Amino acid sequence: MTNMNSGKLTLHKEAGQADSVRELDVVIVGAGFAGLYMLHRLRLSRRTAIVIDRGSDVGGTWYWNRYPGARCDVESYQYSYGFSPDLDQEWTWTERFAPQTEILSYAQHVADRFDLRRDILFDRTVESAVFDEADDAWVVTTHQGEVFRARYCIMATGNLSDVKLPDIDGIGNFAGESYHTGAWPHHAVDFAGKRVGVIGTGSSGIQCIPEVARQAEHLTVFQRTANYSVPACNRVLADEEIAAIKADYPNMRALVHRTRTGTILPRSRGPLGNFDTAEVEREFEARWDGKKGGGSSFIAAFDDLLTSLESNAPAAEFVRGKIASIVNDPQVAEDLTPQDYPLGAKRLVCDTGYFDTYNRPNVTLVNLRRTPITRVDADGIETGDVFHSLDALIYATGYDAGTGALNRIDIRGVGGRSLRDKWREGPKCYLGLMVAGFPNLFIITGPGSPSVLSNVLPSIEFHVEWIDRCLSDLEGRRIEATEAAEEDWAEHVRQCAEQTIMTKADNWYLGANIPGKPRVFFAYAGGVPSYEKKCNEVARDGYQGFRILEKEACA
Ligand code: NA7
Repeated sequence: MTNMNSGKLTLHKEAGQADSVRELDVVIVGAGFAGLYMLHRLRLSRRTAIVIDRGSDVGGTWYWNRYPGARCDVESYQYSYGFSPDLDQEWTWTERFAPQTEILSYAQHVADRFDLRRDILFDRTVESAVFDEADDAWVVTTHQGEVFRARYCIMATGNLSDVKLPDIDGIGNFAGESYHTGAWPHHAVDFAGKRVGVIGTGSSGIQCIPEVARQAEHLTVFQRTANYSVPACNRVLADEEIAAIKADYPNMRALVHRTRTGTILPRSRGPLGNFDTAEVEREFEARWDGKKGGGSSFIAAFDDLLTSLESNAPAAEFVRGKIASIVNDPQVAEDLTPQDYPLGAKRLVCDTGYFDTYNRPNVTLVNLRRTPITRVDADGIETGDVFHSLDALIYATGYDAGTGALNRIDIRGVGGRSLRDKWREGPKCYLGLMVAGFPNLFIITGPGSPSVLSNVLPSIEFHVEWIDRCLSDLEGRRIEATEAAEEDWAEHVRQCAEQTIMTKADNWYLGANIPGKPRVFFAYAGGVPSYEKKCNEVARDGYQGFRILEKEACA
């Protein structure tokens, strides 16, 4: 695994070699929010467990994504654990949408408060996880040479943790500083007086561009696809708001699981077609300017914006109109305007001053569709007949989402079959939790669960608690998803996605950002309540769709 913490590609540092196999009940891979809570629950259930992470501290995504402007697009108090009322009361979020630094501090606080660090191994990269059929156990090996053996293995590796560099010819020739937003250095990066390039205008690019523009001598944005973005309407929380949030925690924690996305947003108005044009405009305007939510509440204005192209069109047109009204230069405005896909078909971005940034004299937009890159050399990038001299280049080029972090590990199940091989045609994962042929291996927020289409904190908690209950019910027995249940679930996941407009763009939900990746929509789009109901019913009815075997019957 490589990182870019120094601004150059370097190999991860090696840790000491262990000479023995460590035996545990459970091995957890990943010390982000999923791994931390899983460890806590397993301890309460009196199981021995270890968490392994390639970072030097807890936090997962929020450990790695330290780029300027990194911020959550779910309200802070909702993007937090609900399992501890005391934790809710003692932690205070200072902004409506927390910056990365505060979310990381929260993860660190949780690790300390629940004394989790003593069972976490940092700076270790899990290289393989192999199921030993004879002993009904997982053997997990790190790049540093340590070996762990456990009855159960839980992947808490995250959906957006395998960074993707752009497939641009000659990009390796660039000799200046290079950064990926998802592997940002831990030291301060100063762009003052520098000519900086940003490649990519997804959430990460759109969040960091205004910040970098304020620092840099000149910023050049290389945009392949124009993106829809709405104002986050972030603000510092007032004391009264903080008090109200703390008083409402018990109610809110229950409510999120009854909402489609695991997020409480201002109530939707119903189908867009029920309203006249003026009323539709008023509703969008209220959500755009923050009178009614702001941020991703925009897409919840009407029930059917993500399911009807006809209803989606006025929403897309509204944002196009906003771009035209904000950006002074008509050509730049046109280049920034998404034309050929519906709003929300790529994840809707929530920004702070993004479109205004293009009115700054030190910012240039390069529309790579009109003027593609013709040459990259040590000093910069040429597009058409213009050479952009650069001191630093920021890759905001995203992730191999959903499956990337899992496929990076050599995971082998029954008969030595590798997960990479099994998922060659796209991921199949029963309930987004378990894969047929890979007994006793659980995935938290895996492909086929609401994951990235939901508020991931409550989704993580739901999975952790489901797995914990399952392990208690198993009493050491082997569990495996059946092929039939896995197939049926994959088909259901496909059908749910087809009912939305999210299959109508080249997006990372479909793997379209990774050359050669099969086009399979990996997240469950049927909504949190129906998903959780199904999982609960499956468990209650004796784990339908799973095969449970006594240990002696396994070998
Ligand atoms: P995204 O949303 O995948 O965005 C990546 C951006 O990088 C997007 O604009 C891509 O353009 C662009 N890109 C990727 N490869 C290239 C090449 N080769 N040339 C030019 N441009 C390229 O990643 P983010 O990190 O912004 O966000 C991921 C999620 O993390 C986000 O939605 C939040 O949930 C958190 P494209 O659109 O593919 O044409």
